Amino acid sequence: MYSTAFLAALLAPAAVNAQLNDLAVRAGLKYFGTALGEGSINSDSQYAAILSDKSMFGQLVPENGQKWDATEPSRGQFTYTQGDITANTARRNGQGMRCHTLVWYSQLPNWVNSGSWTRQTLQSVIETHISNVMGHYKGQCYAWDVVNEAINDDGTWRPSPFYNTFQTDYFAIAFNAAKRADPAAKLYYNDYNLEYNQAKTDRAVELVKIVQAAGAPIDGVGLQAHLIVGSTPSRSNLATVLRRFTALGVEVAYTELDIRHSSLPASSSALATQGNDYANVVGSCLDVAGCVGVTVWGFTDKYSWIPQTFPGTGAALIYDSNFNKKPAWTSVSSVLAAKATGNPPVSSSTSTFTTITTPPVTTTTTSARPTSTSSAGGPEQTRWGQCGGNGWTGPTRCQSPWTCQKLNDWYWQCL
Ligand code: 9MR
Repeated sequence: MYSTAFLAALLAPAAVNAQLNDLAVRAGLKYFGTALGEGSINSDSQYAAILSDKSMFGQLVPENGQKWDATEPSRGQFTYTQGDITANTARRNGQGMRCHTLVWYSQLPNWVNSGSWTRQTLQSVIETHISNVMGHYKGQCYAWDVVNEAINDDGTWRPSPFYNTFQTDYFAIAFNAAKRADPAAKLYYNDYNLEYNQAKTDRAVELVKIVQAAGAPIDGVGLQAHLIVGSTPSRSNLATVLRRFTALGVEVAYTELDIRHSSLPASSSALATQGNDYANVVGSCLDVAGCVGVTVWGFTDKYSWIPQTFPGTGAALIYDSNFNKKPAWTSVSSVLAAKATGNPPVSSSTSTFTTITTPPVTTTTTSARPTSTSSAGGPEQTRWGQCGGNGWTGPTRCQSPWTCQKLNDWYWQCL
């Protein structure tokens, strides 16, 4: 039996750090997570340290390691070296995992892409792939993206070896196989540009109905949310989209959030707009019962897929390339903290997502009110930066003309 004082000492730091995952859980979400770049985790200790902090990221997604080209490069030959990087990291840190992805037109090995398939042979290929890969990670994935990006931006079905062979029948084949392979995992359809409530969103609604009408299991829709600064829909419009899916009886999540600047370098006002956009996305998830969490597609501008794909754009994440928190980090933190206010700390034992079993935190903490914003010495925080709150040990003074203002017990900000 542990003493209360011992448990308090053990648990208090994680409970009061007010990092993004802690705040998200207090605000009622299951997690705040990030994609893990397999190339970065073992080569960059700063990257590894932030990513490994469970209070910041409660859930990890392999950016590339579980895709078909990584897991079954030759027919029937399965390798998990890349995918296991994320699984091992998550296990070491007590983090959860979203798993990504099984049936997708991209990052397919040649043998799938260029094969000449009958319905029977391709069904067997899909089922073998799913049972092996999901079997390997069985019990470790909160959710799997079973089918990914099956719809074009104009709302038509996307051609792929799967669609070309089955039309839409491959959805039920994949979801049924997934259920057999890991009955406890939440099974998701995942896509981008669903956030705009246009033809593509309509088609995704139809996709869910097609799977349900076939009697196959589907538990969730992932909205990737690869968005653009200044063009991100409002919080209420985003919530409207989320509710279109939850009305069908499935949960929703933002699964690959990043919000890129169209031109670089970003001005300070563009960084503030990016912060507002991030707050709208995260806020819309908080507004909708059935939105379970938010995952950013990487956390630092040092590593992101965007500059290669959209040259001249980028800086889409919540830390800059030197691992400084950006205004977007602060906005996310603020919107989570605003919802978390009044909610007691949620321990991992009562969370339905995390697997660590620790007793509830029973300590009460007092608000770390900033000592002063006057001429006393000490470092000064920049605009938007945190300057107080339970557990805060950083600067409590703000650069002129900003003042340190209380948003809630966990968060004071230079505004
Ligand atoms: O971030 C991933 C990048 O490293 C890969 O080169 C790219 C290849 O397709 O895939 C990126 O991740 C994609 C994700 O798997 C699915 N949604 C879109 C993501 C960004 O392209």
